[in-house]
Amino acid sequence: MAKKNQTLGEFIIENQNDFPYSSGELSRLLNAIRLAAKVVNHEVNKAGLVDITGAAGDTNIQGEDQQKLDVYANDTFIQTITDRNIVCGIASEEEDDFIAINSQDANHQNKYVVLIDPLDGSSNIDVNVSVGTIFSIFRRVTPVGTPVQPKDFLQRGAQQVAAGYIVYGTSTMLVYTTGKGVNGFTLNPALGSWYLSHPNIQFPEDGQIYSVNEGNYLDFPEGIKKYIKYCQAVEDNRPYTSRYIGSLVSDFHRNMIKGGIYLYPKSSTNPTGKLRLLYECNPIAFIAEQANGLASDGYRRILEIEPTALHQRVPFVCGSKNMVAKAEEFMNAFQE
Ligand code: P6P
Repeated sequence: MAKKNQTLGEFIIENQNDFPYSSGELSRLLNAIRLAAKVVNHEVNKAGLVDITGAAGDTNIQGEDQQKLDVYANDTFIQTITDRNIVCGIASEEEDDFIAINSQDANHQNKYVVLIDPLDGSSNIDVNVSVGTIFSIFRRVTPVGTPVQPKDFLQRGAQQVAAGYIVYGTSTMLVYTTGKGVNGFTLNPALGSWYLSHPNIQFPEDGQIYSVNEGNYLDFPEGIKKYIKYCQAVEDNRPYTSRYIGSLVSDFHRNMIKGGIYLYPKSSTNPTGKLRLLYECNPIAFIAEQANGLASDGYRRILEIEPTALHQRVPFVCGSKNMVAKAEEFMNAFQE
């Protein structure tokens, strides 16, 4: 049972036995993630003071300008996890392909892979708006001791062992699930410790907030347009409030605490949606469902989608269960 103000380290140890045959590898992986998060948090919080904001002069596989903090966060998480010989493979939004770790070492017995979006919402970095890191952990499906393969990463989200995010906001929080509910830990930067501040987070079944980039309205599917007009209608407990800061982790975190829905639909600019299935939608969907929320592409449960490519994108509708159900009602009524 979670105790208020318990540290993340105590919490991980206390819950380690949730995993049958746990060799402590998952605990060591979560410990590596929380260490890397502290290092990245330090840089994010002083970005304006040193020459680390701004573009790194390169672009990633997404064709997006890589911000210096993107590169720093990517390198920090990959190095911290690799140095501890905890996983057999890592995939990242910032890496064209997955990274096989110790694949030549026949004694390599590590059984987990991790997928990360090292710094989501990076377009907000230079304007001092909160950003986040998202991670997803699977057990490998190919034989332990052999080189990791694409199928180890291309698993349905329902197979995730753990998932979480760090939101570098007014305070820095690490929120994660291992399939036994969702717990949030707030960093005390003076002590460098994470304290359980939000035990057993639950999405309110209804909410008053909808989060979508309405600049794309004319380009949305008819069902989404109808749902947005529903949110704006003056009847019952509406109009809802529109809140969208262009950082998935921050919009999602606020909606999970207060109740709300986040939508990133397909459009002509993003014909399969913008968000990436493996390291954005799957981990956020796992957390949402563990917190009594829902996550779909408008029609299918995100966690049931069979991935076909490392960086594939999907439309994303996620949040309070009654709000997602209503959005899906409109999507199904106005299928295109
Ligand atoms: P747009 C950030 O790039 C991101 O992946 C999410 O964090 C965010 O919600 C979305 O894209 C913002 O996209 O097209 O509205 O600027």
